Amino acid sequence: MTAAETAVAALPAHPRFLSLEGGEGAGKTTVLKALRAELEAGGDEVVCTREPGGSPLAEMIRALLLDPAHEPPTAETELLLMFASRAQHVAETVRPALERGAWVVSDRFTDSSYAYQGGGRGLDPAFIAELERRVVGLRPGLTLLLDLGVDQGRARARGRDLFDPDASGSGPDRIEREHDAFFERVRDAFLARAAAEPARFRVLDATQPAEAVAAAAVAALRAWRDGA
Ligand code: Z5A
Repeated sequence: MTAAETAVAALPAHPRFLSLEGGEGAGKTTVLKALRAELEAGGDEVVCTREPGGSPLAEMIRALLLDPAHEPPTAETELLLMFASRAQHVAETVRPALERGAWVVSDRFTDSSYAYQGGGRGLDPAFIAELERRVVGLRPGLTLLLDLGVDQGRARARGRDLFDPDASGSGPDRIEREHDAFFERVRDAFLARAAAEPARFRVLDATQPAEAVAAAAVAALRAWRDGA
């Protein structure tokens, strides 16, 4: 482990901060709704948010990142824009919500940068760790990784684009246009992170029907809250 990675391993994991991770079509939307309902049933405020994005300026950076119309960003540009979005998201949305005692559930967070820009694009994880330490400074207490094969995830996303084009704008975004080999590396990187941090991660089988995945996510949240 490099010095930057060691420093990152010591970042505070916030007990009211949850993240959802996984490849395309993993079903994060349904799980997010189920987690919100579970947490709100306890009478707490729940802030559901997403990355890239999650604040007005961060959403503008998201649009830049996913737009296939302009010239492709270099891997470094992509990573730095992800962290520019994250810095704004953390400052404007995540930290204020946690400070007033709300739960925060984020559809993707820093693990996605390790998986996509590290695993997928081949950028040095020590560089990502340095950005995480300097720009983010906190980790979720619990991260649910929705795992399924690349073929199945991409088929689901294509189905959504066909039947509900509004859900994804005008077809696949810039990153969704990558090749299967890219998404295989992303999946491997997510699984490696989960194996390295078993206290924070729970890996869920996302090949199950949506209701079963949502139920497994709620069960994992309850067990984690109960200290299991
Ligand atoms: N990215 C990055 O590179 N680096 C970073 O640091 C961050 C992000 C933070 C945008 O993220 C892109 O940014 C993303 C990673 C990159 N690129 N890719 N690929 P995003 O989260 O907005 O995009 P996404 O992951 O592609 O979203 P998604 O495809 O919408 O995934 P999802 O939210 O998990 O899927 P869903 O919308 O819930 O479900 C997709 C479809 O599958 C839909 O029609 C559902 O009805 C169907 N579905 C869902 N679950 C099931 C089950 N269980 N059975 C059957 N059908 C299902």
